[in-house]
Formats: sequence, C-alpha cells, structure tokens
Amino acid sequence: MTREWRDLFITDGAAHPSVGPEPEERRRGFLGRLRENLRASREALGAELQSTFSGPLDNEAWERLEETLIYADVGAPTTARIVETLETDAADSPELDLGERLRELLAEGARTGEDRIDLRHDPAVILVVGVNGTGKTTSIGKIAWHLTNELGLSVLIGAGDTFRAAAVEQLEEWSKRAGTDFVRAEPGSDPGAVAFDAIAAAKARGHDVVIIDTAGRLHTQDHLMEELRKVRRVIQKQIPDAPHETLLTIDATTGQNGLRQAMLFTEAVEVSGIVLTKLDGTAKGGIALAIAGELGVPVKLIGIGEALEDLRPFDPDDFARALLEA
Ligand SMILES: Nc1nc2c(ncn2[C@@H]2O[C@H](COP(=O)(O)OP(=O)(O)OP(=O)(O)O)[C@@H](O)[C@H]2O)c(=O)[nH]1
Ligand SMILES: [Mg+2]
Repeated sequence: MTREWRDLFITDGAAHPSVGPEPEERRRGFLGRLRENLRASREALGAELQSTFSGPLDNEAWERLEETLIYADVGAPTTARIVETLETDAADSPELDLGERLRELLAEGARTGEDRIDLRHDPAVILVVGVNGTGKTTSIGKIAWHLTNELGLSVLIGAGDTFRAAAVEQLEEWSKRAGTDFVRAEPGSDPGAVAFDAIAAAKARGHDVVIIDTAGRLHTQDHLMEELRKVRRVIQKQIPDAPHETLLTIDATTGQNGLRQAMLFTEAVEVSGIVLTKLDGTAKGGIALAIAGELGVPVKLIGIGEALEDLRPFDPDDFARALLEA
C-alpha cells in the first residue's frame, strides 16, 4: 500500500477528522511518473538481472550484479551487503524467485530508522537545510501545502534565507499558495533572529507547525555550517527540544557527492530526514539506498519534478518496485 501524506506525519490525530483520504488517481499518477523517471535505472538493472539470473550463478554473475547496483549509485557497502544476502539465500533455496527477493532487499536497504515526522509538539518546528539549489524552498512550499490543505494544520513559514534577495519572495509565493502564515526579515539580517521571531509568532498565534527555510550553503563552508549550528541554538532558546525535525535536501543528480553532503550536514546539525529531490533527472536512483545504508538517516520525501504533486512521502516498496519491475 502506497504511503500517503497522512502516513508521513505523526499527529495527535483527533484534531482534524474531517480530512479525507487523498484521491487514488493522484497517487497512481505519481507512481506512474516515478516508474517513468526511474526507467533508465530500471532498464540497466533489468537487463543485468535477466542475464544474471538466467545463466549459471557463478562468481562472475554476482560480480556483474554488484557492478550494476554500484552503477545505479547504491554505493559499495550497501551493494555488498545486498548481493551477499542474495547469494546466501540463493544457495539455501534454489527455488527462490531471485528478482522478487532482490526487490525485497532493495526495499529493506532503503528503509532505516524513524521515517515519519513527529508533529506532536506545540508548535512542531521543522528546519530545512541543504546545498544551494537542492530544493529547500520549493519543498517547504509543498510540505506546507499538504499540512494545511490535507491535514488541516495551521502552519507558519519562517523565511530564514536572508542571503538571497529573491528567496523571501519565492517562499512568500508558496506561503500564499499553501495558505500559511509567514514571517520575513530584512535581507542580510541574522537568520537565527528570523527563526527566533517565527517561533515566537507561532507560539503567540497558536500555530501547529513552524517550517524554517535557510540559505543554501556548501557542506565544505565551515563558517556557514557554524551559522546553521547557531540557528539551532537560537531555536532552542524558544523551545529547548526543537527543532523537532531537521530535513536535509539532496539533489539526486549529484550522486555520491550527495552522500558526502549528507555526512557533513549530519555532523553539523543532527539531520533527522532526507528530502531526495530531482530523481527525474538521474539514472542513478540507487542513491536513496546509499544514504539510508551508509548514514542511517531515513529518506522521508522524494521529488520527481517541480510541480506541487511531484513531491511525495518516500515509500521504499514502491521505490524498489519502480527500480526493478518491468
Ligand atoms: N526537476 C526537478 N526540479 C526540482 C525538484 N525539486 C526542486 N526543483 C527545482 O529546483 C530549483 C531549485 O529549487 P529551490 O527550492 O529554489 O532550491 P533551494 O534549495 O531553496 O535553493 P537555494 O535557496 O538557492 O539554496 C527550482 O527551480 C525547483 O523548482 C525536483 O524534484 N525535480
Ligand atoms: Mg531556497
């Protein structure tokens, strides 16, 4: 069963009983496009599987399978684990449907830790961080839209990107579209101060969720990573256990560099979830497994385009199926 937006969030539930399930049509539309977008990965894997599983299962066959998974950006350690398990399982039960078992292993490999977002706080604070252009601002807009229009929650967005002049307007557009409250600051002002004000406003106005945008930064820019730590500390002056969720956006087209970004951001700010964007632009969808396997940080959302409906909660089973099934 495909994951819905409401499955992504832990809420206290009773508050918004009137919101119905999302239209089946929209969910299927996304799955179709996900399959389409993962086609290049799937075709490479599919051809390889065909030849691996139809011939003798010798060392060469397993090595070819390993190479294919590494080529799809699954990452060496995760690939080795998956192929080793498959090899053992194949030896133990000759009747095993290896394609199906591989699908299971890929889904398992893409799943890690708590992959939901806990909103049971007053308010819940979500901080969004990541390298320039990876999709922070648009993802915030889309998440806010679903929280407001599907879960019936009241949301405030804080424009913590005080670096890029157009950033505030871009976010404000999304805020209007989603129907959320909005806190802005002067360009060049301290991002921590915006976060502080946004949370103070959300507390005063009784919002359920605050989402804070931040300026794009390279994981290698130490002073900017320090700035993020400071934003966190300032948030904690308002709510000691916040931010309750720190989402890192990763552009899937950056491949293994995305994994390195994730490592350094995680060291700086305790990332609790990944938003993996731009899967529409890559044949290497396996990066979702590398992130889960090597970092232990769950992918919570994936993006396959720029439109509102192109961002969705990550469903490892659907993802593995889209990667493998013809
Ligand atoms: N194709 C594609 N484009 C995406 C996806 N997600 C975001 N984008 C586009 O990527 C561009 C950058 O997105 P933003 O949300 O502005 O990225 P950002 O991380 O806020 O960027 P900075 O604030 O400059 O660091 C926009 O044109 C988005 O529409 C995706 O999943 N697929
Ligand atoms: Mg932005």
